[in-house]
Amino acid sequence: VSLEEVPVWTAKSLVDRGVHLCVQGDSVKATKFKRNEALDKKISLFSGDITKLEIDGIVNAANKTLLGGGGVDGAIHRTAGPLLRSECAELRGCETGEAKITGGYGLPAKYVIHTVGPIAMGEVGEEERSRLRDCYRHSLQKATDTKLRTVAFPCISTGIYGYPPEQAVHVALETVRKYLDEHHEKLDRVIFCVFLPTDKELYLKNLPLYFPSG
Ligand code: AR6
Repeated sequence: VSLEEVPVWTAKSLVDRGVHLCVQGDSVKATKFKRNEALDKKISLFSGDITKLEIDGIVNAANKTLLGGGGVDGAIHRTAGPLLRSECAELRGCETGEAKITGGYGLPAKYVIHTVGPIAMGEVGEEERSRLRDCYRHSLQKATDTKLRTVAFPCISTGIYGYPPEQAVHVALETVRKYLDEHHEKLDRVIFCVFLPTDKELYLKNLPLYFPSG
């Protein structure tokens, strides 16, 4: 599917156009989790720009000020426009691992969940791992508390904040899997939004370990 063909992706068009990933578990020998049939049709891998998703909520990999920055944060603020910055300014920042929610303004998504990933700079210890887990868990909690049904995550901390992507992918997938095991009835779709081809490969390789099906 050519990304340019479809300017904005809804949760439904992801599925209709085959971007929805139905992970085939039978080709995978060692899975980390057993199949949970309730999750088979709820996970997507979307390769592209998160600001194009017309869904309930997109997660922003922000910084503690919540006032914008580079990377995905910059893209989200550019598309959302200055009203997003004004609402963010009222929130008075956010701690690492926490999550706060705002409107989506000029974005096709209704809400933005801002979370602040750990600064890793290549060095990852238990502290960084646990803060990254917190980002995913608290973002999902914020989404379900606000009754959002569809939510997309970028690869938090793996850009400017330097968390090694090949380690972050396991934290992302495991944390989402565990949350959905307990709360799957509250969400219709969780989308992992990858921007770099190398991240796409990492997710394609590891998704079946956490979301086996078939
Ligand atoms: N859509 C989806 N993913 C994107 C997009 C996009 N439009 N643009 C970049 N990515 P980063 P961090 C990917 O650096 O590491 C900001 O200045 C990118 O390829 O955006 O958590 C904040 O204000 C990478 O895979 O976030 C903070 O100061 C992923 O998003 C700091 O950067 C995350 O990279 C946060 O750093």
